[in-house]
Amino acid sequence: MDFINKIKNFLDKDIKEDEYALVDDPIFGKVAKVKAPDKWVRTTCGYCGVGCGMYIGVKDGKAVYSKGDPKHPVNLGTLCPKGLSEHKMVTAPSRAKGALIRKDGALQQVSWDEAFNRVAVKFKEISAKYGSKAIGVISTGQLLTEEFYTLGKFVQLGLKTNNYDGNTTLCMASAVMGYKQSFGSDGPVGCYEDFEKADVIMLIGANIADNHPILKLHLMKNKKNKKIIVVDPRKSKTAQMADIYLPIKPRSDLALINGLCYIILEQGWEDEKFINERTTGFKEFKKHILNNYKPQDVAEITGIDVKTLYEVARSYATADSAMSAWTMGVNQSAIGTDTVSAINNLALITGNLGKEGSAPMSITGQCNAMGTREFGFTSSIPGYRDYKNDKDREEFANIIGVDVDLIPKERGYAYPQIIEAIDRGEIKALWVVATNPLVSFPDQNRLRSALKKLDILVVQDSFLSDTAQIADVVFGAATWSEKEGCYTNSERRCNWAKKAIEPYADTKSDFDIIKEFSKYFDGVHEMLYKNIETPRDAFEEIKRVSKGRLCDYSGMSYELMEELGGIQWPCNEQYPKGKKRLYTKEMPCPTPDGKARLLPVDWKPLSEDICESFPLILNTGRTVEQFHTRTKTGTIGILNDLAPEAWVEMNELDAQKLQVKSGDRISISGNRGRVDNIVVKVANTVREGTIFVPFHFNKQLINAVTLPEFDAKSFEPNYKQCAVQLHSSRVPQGIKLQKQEIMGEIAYQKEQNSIKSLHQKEGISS
Ligand SMILES: Nc1nc2c(c(=O)[nH]1)N[C@H]1C(S)=C(S)[C@@H](COP(=O)(O)OP(=O)(O)OC[C@H]3O[C@@H](n4cnc5c(=O)[nH]c(N)nc54)[C@H](O)[C@@H]3O)O[C@H]1N2
Ligand SMILES: Nc1nc2c(c(=O)[nH]1)N[C@H]1C(S)=C(S)[C@@H](COP(=O)(O)OP(=O)(O)OC[C@H]3O[C@@H](n4cnc5c(=O)[nH]c(N)nc54)[C@H](O)[C@@H]3O)O[C@H]1N2
Ligand code: SF4
Ligand SMILES: [Mo]
Repeated sequence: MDFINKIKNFLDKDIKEDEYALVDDPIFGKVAKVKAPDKWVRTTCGYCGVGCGMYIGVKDGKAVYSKGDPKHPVNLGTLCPKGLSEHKMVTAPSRAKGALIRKDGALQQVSWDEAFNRVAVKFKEISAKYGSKAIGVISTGQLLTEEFYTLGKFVQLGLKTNNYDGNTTLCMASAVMGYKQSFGSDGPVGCYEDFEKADVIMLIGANIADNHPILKLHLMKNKKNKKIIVVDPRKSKTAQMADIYLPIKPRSDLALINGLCYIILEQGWEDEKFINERTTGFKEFKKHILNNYKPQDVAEITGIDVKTLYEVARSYATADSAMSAWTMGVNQSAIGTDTVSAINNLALITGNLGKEGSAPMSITGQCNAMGTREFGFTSSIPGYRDYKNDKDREEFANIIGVDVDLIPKERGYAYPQIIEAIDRGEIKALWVVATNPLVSFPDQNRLRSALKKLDILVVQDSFLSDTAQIADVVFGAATWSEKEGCYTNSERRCNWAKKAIEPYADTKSDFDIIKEFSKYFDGVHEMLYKNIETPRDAFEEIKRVSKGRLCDYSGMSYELMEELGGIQWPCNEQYPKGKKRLYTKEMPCPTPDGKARLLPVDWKPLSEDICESFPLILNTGRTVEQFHTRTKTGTIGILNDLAPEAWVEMNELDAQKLQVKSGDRISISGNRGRVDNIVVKVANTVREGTIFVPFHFNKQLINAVTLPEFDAKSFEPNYKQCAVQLHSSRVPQGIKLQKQEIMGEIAYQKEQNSIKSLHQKEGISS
């Protein structure tokens, strides 16, 4: 036992004793070995959008081990630290144990019948008094596709409210709208093989080293023939992998891309044949670019010098295959949608679409952000159908056998609009499914005051999340490994996630929760789920709903997914094993003329720039060890110990001004809120005048400070830039504004030199 304890302390606090056995080893004597699982269940990781294949080891009905699936094409046997410890989150002490109702101020476990009944009565009451749209629902990118579909039907057709959206609006919405603007439909166009095959790859606002670690395997294949360009104001771990690193000024990507297009057009490096055959709008586009994005102006806006702009433009345009991949540095911006279209423009004028190593590729965030885009029934009708198109509405209604008048004619409120409607008193009930707004939504003070106005808050979560803890009713849900269905990853690959163990305590799968809850509403269950007993039945209906659409699943089955290691849609008679890339030569874009659109789009300056009171720009994001609001990773020793609290990354020059060093604690204030007691990391990964703070932590809640500004087309928050001040005990009043703008590349170089001379003066070797 002592030995086990030693091992526990040495390796990881969370090791369960019953997972280990002491065995005799000829060299080391007694050693602790993991007990062999009774069975290995093949499944898919439930964390991020990479979609790694893995096995769960099951012993005595418990998940005891996670390991990579060597045959899975996405990860070939490897997993990142989150995947490797995934089985541990299933038994975290913070799991919700079943249905809970707030009684005398505290959440108490009750029967499911009592919880369902309580919520149904309240929803009906609110619906009768204020109309069904007074019920708002916010879901996620982390359910199984079958669950999204089942939930969407219930909310839109059963509860009859279109005020339904997901946390995907905090995440992928700009990519969705940008793809729609450019290509006529949502859907990431490329695949992971493109990371391998590209001669030039530009990663824009995507820190894959922390957040999509397994993608590095694809990127590093064939590395010696490849040029990696990283665009990020912060010198992230990914930036360290770059051949060319562009430390651009915050949110100037759109100007950068337009500037590259200028140089390409000026130099005649564009692909004329491709432009003529596959695109529309070239004339206006060219005029717009040549009139407005001269290299010198772009250098000013972005801070990247003209020479480097030419070098990057030439590399990109003259490569046989060039690819751009982006994530939140692009999407989470008030000009996110148009920045995505600018990236698409660059791909189109250089002919980088629909061929190997060539794609404007949105990397997705959550394990099934794609599933909800395809069939979630939030911003579109399942199967990428449009609310505004009567033919789409009719077609969907016919397939599922409901009256077409039931299908909404427009999208309801997006996530931030739902919060505003609650604040106005228009939405009275909120049902939150698998998301934790009390940590993840911007401008927390406003959110929290709005939520207090609700008549009822229902939270459906697998853990007692921050939001669950303030709920009136909690539907405690089963999670990954305890239920079956599929996830679609960033490359449109649908993977089967299998059930390995029984749901924890008295929890139920989201699929079962929704179906059983629907029985408390007259006729709804019979109307929506008459042939849907199991996730497999829902999958069959999804196949019918998708047939003939871009996201065509009609040729798929769970078994084929397992055999092939996932299937990339479209999968049908024409593409029986799926299709790697969209919009290849033989595949027109889903626009009326089959062509992609070149769109004139414009950069806009920050709406909340630095000022006397708030002289720094705050950038927020992630770290490899933690996932989002930490309900899953916060109790896993090996992950949490490495990143137990938030930090503020600041430049040496700012640290000097505040008279602080790494390890000191300071406060951050902004127009909307303040965070105290946050630890300093002095690192020249960020420039003077900018700081970075991870958003995972509820104690040092950085979203108390972030900006409630949203992209007008996608409603995605501008999480990555807002103005702040720092306060230390030595300099409580904070930093004085000295510069009129955040520094560009030229200034950055000067700054680096000044740091060097500072070091020399103080005798520090650098
Ligand atoms: N470990 C871990 N992995 C995750 C997640 C997690 O929470 N933890 N979450 C998953 C999810 S849902 C998502 S959406 C993805 C997100 O994955 P990423 O998008 O990689 O994550 P972030 O850290 O939010 O932001 C990425 C980068 O954008 C940069 N950035 C900030 N401002 C700008 C700008 O103006 N321009 C440019 N070009 N870049 C800028 C930041 O400095 C940061 O390095 O990760 C997924 N994977
Ligand atoms: N400042 C700042 N804020 C950000 C971001 C940023 O970069 N900066 N990024 C934004 C982005 S991209 C995202 S995606 C969001 C993420 O923000 P959230 O969606 O709030 O983050 P999660 O912690 O993943 O929340 C998911 C919830 O679902 C629960 N859950 C897990 N599995 C299941 C299940 O199977 N069923 C049910 N019912 N519940 C389950 C988890 O316990 C957790 O409470 O944060 C956004 N917020
Ligand atoms: S890269 Fe993403 S999908 Fe793969 S193991 Fe890590 S968290 Fe899971
Ligand atoms: Mo995300």
